[in-house]
Amino acid sequence: MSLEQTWRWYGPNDPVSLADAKQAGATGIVTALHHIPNGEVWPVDEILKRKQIIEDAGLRWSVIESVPVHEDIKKRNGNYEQYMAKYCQSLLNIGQCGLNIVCYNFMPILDWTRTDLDYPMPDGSTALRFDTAAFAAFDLYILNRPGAEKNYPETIKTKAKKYYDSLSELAQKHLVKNIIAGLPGSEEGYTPAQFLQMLASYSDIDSATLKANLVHFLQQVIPTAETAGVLMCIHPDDPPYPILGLPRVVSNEQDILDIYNAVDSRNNGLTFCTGSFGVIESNNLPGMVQRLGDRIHFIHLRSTKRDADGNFYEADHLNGDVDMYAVMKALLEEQQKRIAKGRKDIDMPFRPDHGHKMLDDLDKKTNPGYSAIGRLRGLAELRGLELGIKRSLNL
Ligand code: DNO
Repeated sequence: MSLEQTWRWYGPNDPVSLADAKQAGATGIVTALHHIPNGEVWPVDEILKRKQIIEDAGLRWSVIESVPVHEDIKKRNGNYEQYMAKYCQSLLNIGQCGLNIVCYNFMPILDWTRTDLDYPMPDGSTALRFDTAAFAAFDLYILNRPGAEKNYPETIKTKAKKYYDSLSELAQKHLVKNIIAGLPGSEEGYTPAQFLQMLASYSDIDSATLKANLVHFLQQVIPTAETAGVLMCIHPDDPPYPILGLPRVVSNEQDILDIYNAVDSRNNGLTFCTGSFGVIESNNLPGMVQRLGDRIHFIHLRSTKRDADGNFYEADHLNGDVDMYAVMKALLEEQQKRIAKGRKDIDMPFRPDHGHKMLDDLDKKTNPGYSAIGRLRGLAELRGLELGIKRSLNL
């Protein structure tokens, strides 16, 4: 029994088609109704329409990534009660349509973020990268966020100033666009002025408050997920450390244990993302699978290469800092445990997360991180790794 091989697809406008996903060897699709505004209910007919398109291509809609959580819920103010009710209604509709895994995140304002979307690799392909000095330059000198200087050590501030002084006007615009115009899946894009306003709205929310708000969200939503037969799985923060003075509450093993313990239900689970967790050296990834595996409902596999300043780029799937062999082995062991227990959730869908732009990808406009060939390569390597481990374990 293999882990289910899935592929993220951004819907009918994605330049990488369902037919491409099929040729890459994926059997499951990971997607969302990106056209439904954040916070609004996902109507049954829209879900069924999308499901049909996927099934017509000979694939199955395995995971929803994501049903985004409205900012009012994260801040627990404004119309949060109304948004919570709408979120629950979406889960009921999703369950009614026969879908049962929902990924989401609890990152304030920005979903994932990078400073460089075309970082050249030695082999001529390009990767996504997060550069702390570039990010600090954006924060300190472009956004001019009040109080930002308190969030950076002197070494980074010096590097950031040097970096900022070297930027052309065009390069500056490019950096702003990369950071706040919204990467795919983030759903929202902002102008610098709107962005500053959004940041200010978090000024009285520290990590304890954000965590309490997450717990409150789970207490409201997980009972509905149970009724709907939906397994919720939170995605870790990316990058997994505080940025822009915003709190972070889903970055390491303790955070996940706190989340598990807050509502002790299998429907309250995790999207295990090696790319996000892997940026923190002290996160022991195979150990996390062993200890948290019971409630891992969805898996993102990619490997970052980090340095001491917190910079990282996305390396090939089997390179970088992640011990992908050990992670894959731990996942297969978790699957065996589930089979032995007679559990139904044995598919354990994973997707090759992100990929380099390479070969014909380089001339094609695709969603950053979601090229066809780079991901196909990642999936092929992961599939081979899985097969090798299974055969050596006689599985
Ligand atoms: C980036 C993705 C994220 C992820 C969300 C999950 O490529 O992993 O956008 O989908 O954070 O809610």
